[in-house]
Amino acid sequence: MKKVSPFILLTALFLLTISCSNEKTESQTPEYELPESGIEIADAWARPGRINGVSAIYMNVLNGSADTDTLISLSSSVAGLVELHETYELDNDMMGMREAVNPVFPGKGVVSMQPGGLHIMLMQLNEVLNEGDQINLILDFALAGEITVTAPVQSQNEQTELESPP
Ligand SMILES: [Cu+2]
Repeated sequence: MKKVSPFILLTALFLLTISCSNEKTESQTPEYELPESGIEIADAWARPGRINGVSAIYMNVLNGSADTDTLISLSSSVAGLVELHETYELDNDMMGMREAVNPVFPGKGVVSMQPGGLHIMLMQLNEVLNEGDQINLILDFALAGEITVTAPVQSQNEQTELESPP
């Protein structure tokens, strides 16, 4: 039985992030008002995806508590496997992605998940994700507890337009 080549998988994942991979996402993060306590999620959105394919969810995680929080688990009813991924540069100017190990969410801080950076990867999709759909995601934080997010499915271009300055 043939194994799926890691290179092919990497290429597929790369295609997901290529469009914004050269932009510095940190500087694009808008200012957010932090919640008085706990964690709130702002501006979540997801990419379209196919059955058995992959998608990614982006958002800003606002930690209003004074304490650094960590993520215990992620789940969604639309995906068999959900992981927090980070994007990194490969030797040849390409971008790869890998599971982010021990990500932290600093107290009184914002962690931005954007194309070309940190993102939540949905794998083994069990339904088609079309533009206009709403999908759910449950983030379980060590301190803030379970937070359920509803993310609209939208295309990359639409989001880019939304984020561009007028
Ligand atoms: Cu990924």
